[in-house]
Amino acid sequence: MFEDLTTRLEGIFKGLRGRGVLTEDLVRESLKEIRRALLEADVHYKVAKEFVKRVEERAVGQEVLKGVRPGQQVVKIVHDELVDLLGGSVARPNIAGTPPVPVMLVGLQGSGKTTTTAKLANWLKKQGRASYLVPADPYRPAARDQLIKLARANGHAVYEGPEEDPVEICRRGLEGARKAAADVVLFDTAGRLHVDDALMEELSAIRGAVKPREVLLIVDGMIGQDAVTVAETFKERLGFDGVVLTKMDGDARGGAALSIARVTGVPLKFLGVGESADALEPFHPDRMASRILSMGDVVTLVERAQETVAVEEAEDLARKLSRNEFDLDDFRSQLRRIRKMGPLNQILGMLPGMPKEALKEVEKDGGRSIGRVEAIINSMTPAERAKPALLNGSRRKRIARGSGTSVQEVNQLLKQFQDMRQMMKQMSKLKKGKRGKMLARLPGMR
Ligand SMILES: Nc1nc2c(ncn2[C@@H]2O[C@H](COP(=O)(O)OP(=O)(O)OP(=O)(O)O)[C@@H](O)[C@H]2O)c(=O)[nH]1
Ligand SMILES: [Mg+2]
Repeated sequence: MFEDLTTRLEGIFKGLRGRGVLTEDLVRESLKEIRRALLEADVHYKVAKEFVKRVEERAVGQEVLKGVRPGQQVVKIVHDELVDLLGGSVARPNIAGTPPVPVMLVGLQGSGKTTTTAKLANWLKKQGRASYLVPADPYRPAARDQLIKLARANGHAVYEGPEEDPVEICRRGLEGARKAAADVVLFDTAGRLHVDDALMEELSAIRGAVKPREVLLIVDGMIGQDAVTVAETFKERLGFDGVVLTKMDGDARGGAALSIARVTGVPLKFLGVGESADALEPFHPDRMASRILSMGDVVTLVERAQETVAVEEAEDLARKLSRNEFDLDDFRSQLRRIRKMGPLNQILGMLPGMPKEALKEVEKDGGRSIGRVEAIINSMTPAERAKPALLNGSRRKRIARGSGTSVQEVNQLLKQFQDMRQMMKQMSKLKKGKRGKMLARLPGMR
């Protein structure tokens, strides 16, 4: 549902990710592109503008985390802001209270109210709650039958009275639900082609009669920007507690999903993703944001790096590198940091563009060689760690014995250390695409 947006963002981030240093101009240029991509995905223009402004405020002048490329940091910021835009945390319908808890479904004609009523009853059933369905659309002859059929097919109780007045149907329906000892009673109301006074009056009257704990607005996700307009009007004229966007399995551009919570201030609670009675997904802002960004798992990587790298440590390292003071102690703490971040192959797997063969090698090795490297460094004296040039033949033999390794391995480690020192010096000048090769030269990668 967000394929186009995902592809566009991926392109933009690719351009950013390879950079060692992000200039303000570069960030601003990318943000312009992000804004364009959002507009093309049918995101409300005000929402897109505000979104980009927030990302910019956070991205420009940010301290760069060690171990994370600046472009990745921007991806993380965009991700966090997306989650926020989508409503922050998961919002569930409020069905607490004395049963039967009344829930009212409202929306325009054909938006998916009846289908969603059945889907919701199925979802509630999975939570162990029995629903009672009330068809409150007496105008279209087939409307009532549609809900009754769905209810029977899915094993839910349903009100089948003969009344012609929607408010009366709902009152009786509520009684029926009480008698049936249902946990939740779902009112499937009538829709109109457009929001009009008659519809709003009818819905207000029903609300007055059954006092729903939750009013859910059902909106067709395929109508794009109009979905936001419809929601705004319902908000003004009736008010509601949650939104269900339907038909999100179609080729909806998804912009409505991105704008609706921000514009109305009411959370998106479910997505309808098909015609069948189980095609209802609780809405998860964070999962949706990750899906939209589909960036390997850069976000998780950045989070772990943030957890494990203290800023002072990063500054210290940068200073040492610039003075060429990076020694075996630093080398060891780098290794420890890599280990702390999690299984090596898992971390490497999160880096987009990591060659598959390199991953397989690491998997075979299970990161064991990192342990051996650490053992070797642990067998050195502090003086040796600070000044590797001291390590002559006899010292190397002693270290090999002390760490249960061989002189060959000690030699290899020292060679890798020199390589790493060299590599770290080049890090800031690193060109796009080369990172994979660089990583393959880290100890434990072969
Ligand atoms: N693909 C897809 N189709 C859906 C979804 N939700 C509803 N539909 C279809 O949309 C059409 C209208 O759905 P209804 O549930 O009858 O809509 P309604 O709001 O009750 O319509 P009225 O009662 O006429 O106002 C039906 O053909 C449904 O199968 C969905 O999430 N995905
Ligand atoms: Mg209907």
